[in-house]
Amino acid sequence: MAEPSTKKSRTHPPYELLYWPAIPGRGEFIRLAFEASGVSYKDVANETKDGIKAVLACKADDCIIDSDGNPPAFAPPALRVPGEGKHGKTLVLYQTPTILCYLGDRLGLAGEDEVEKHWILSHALTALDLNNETHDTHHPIASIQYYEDQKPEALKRSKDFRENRLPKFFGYFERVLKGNEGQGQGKHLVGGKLSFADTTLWQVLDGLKYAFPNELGAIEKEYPLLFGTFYLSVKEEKGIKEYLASAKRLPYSNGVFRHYPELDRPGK
Ligand SMILES: N[C@@H](CCC(=O)N[C@@H](CS)C(=O)NCC(=O)O)C(=O)O
Repeated sequence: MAEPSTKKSRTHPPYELLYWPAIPGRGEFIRLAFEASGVSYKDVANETKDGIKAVLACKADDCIIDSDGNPPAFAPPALRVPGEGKHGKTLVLYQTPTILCYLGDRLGLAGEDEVEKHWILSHALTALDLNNETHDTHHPIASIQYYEDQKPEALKRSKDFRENRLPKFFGYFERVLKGNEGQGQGKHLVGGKLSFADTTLWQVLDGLKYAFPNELGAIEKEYPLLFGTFYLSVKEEKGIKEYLASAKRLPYSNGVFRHYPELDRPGK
């Protein structure tokens, strides 16, 4: 068997990410946590030929309990950890924040103490709320329907999102960065080191820059810590920088972050 590539990876179980292939999606929040900490993982659907079958199996509609005693996942992403489940079997976790919490403790991305841990989770959940609201700009009525079948509602939803929701979320995170400036220097939401709240918020900001380039271009300067310091510094973090420059970083396409010019602020 090949030697694991890093010392850290030898001390961790073989983590397996189960997520749809070819899109960043919510899988990206999990990938960034691994990449930031330099711990190896298998991105099953992107790295193995039949990996998609494992993704479908973990959320199969006819599954009540899997052969290792795990409940079925409702929807990907899921994390599979051989040896860490009940009675030494394979553990399967789903829900992005649950996975981030579990990994945060093990990868050193969950703060220095119990208080920081809860703040980090709260901020990650808020960033994920923004992620979900972004999805609803192009699918305000039904996830199962095409965007083109809900376009009038999407136009209205996006206008409100741009004019009211983005300033509310960005203003909130600007205040959090300000409040933690002593330790975090604008680079971290909590304490003085990178957490999964930072990587999660960064991914949402990056996706929004792709989806709403006119809007973000127009308002970013109103949030100097968020976009002038935080966004730029997280992408330079060790592990993240190399990952973003690699072929492993998947392009945005038809996931949560989509660029429909008509949903963005009208251009000049
Ligand atoms: N709250 C869940 C949402 C999971 C989710 O919506 N996953 C999407 C892909 S990003 C999916 O496949 N959804 C299928 C469905 O909801 O039926 C999480 O954060 O993990």
